[in-house]
Amino acid sequence: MRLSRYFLPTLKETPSEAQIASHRLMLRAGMIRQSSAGIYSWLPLGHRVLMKIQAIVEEEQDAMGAQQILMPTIQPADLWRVSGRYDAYGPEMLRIKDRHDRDMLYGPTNEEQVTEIFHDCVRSYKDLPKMLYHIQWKFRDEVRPRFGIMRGREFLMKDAYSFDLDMTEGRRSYNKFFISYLRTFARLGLKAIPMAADSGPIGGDMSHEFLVLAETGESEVACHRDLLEMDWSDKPIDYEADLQPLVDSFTAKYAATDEKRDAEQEAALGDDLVTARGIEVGHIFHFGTKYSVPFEANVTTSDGGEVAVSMGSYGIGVSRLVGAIIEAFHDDDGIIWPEVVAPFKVGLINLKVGDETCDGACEGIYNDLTEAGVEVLYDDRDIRAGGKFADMDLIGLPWQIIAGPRGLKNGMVELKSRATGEREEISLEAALSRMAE
Ligand code: 5CA
Repeated sequence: MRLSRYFLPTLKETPSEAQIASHRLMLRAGMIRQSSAGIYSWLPLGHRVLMKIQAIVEEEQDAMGAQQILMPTIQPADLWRVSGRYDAYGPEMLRIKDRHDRDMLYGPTNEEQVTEIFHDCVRSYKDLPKMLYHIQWKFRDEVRPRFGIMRGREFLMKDAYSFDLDMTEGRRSYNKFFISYLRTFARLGLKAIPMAADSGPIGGDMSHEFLVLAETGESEVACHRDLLEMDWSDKPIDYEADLQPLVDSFTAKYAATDEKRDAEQEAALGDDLVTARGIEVGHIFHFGTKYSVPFEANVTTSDGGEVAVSMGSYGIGVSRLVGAIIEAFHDDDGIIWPEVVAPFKVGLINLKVGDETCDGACEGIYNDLTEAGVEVLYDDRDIRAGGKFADMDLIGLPWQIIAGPRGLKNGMVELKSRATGEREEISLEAALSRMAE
């Protein structure tokens, strides 16, 4: 992509409404624009990151055996009357009337919807277990939308739902999601710590939140120091194996969100206790038959009986993750994207647009990298070098290739790592092969 043609409305000034780094940087880097309180448009740079995160979430859901569907954003109120949540949900629910004066709502979550689908389509224990997920926009009329897309009113969520014969089987599904979440967040470069959590309006008595520790997080959390050291990213996982011991190795250590903190247990931990703030990036629930009973989502059993299925739901804040990643990876100059979610891998800076040597070399690099499948953002704008450096640091691409007339005389360019700030002078060919690796 050529920057001269790219829609990248960066801001020089820090927007006054933004209180935390990720919000500030997303606005400054031209990733999002506010439409109204807690509602945002995603511009090209932001949209690319959002889609990369979504793709990783999808890969990990598919890998654990969940199947992707897509349910609507607008739901009939009658669905929610079945579970009793139409009245229980309160002012966070955006209620709408259609032209026939029927009560509708913009979905804050989809337990009712998916349970109805299951009820209509599945009859036998032989069809279990089932895990379905979708990635869809949600609306919650939050009292205090803030921190940009971190606590939005409209936000993108991955929500998955499991259906099992009984509690024991349900626990197996819960464990699969538990472990797959550790992997998903690790792949995104994040250390998300699972913590015992309140189940709130979703319900049930087994629930964990996954929290990324950050000073700007909204939750007060506490956990055993050992949990900070657990590492995951490369461990292959056999989802058919018994995952209970693995899950236990995490849940045996004390870790709790605000509502679940326990003064006595914390005192006993002594120096091993860590208290911090955290960003909730995922939340999983097992609630048994809370929805399957009212929806009569029953299956026949092997002995000819009938039972209501045991269910769980599993959320990841896909849009919130963009903010969480920025909170974890930035400095005073801007964002520092982990390579897996970076909107482009390389930023190519032409220091002297109009100079034959510079233009020629940059076109060559741009074409070669693009052909090799490397995503490049080529700054071919005719502006001062200082402005180019500042913009490139702000948008945080992992690598910068800086090409100027002096170096090119000897066939050399500068390769800069955004994360370390290290610059090295290398040949054009070496830069190309390094980036195409
Ligand atoms: N139905 C369940 C699980 S599928 C559910 O709705 N869970 S939730 O309420 O905990 O939301 C799941 C995830 O969505 C949260 O962990 C959080 O990462 C994200 N999320 C929730 N509210 C917001 C919000 N207002 N803005 C951005 N992300 C949010």
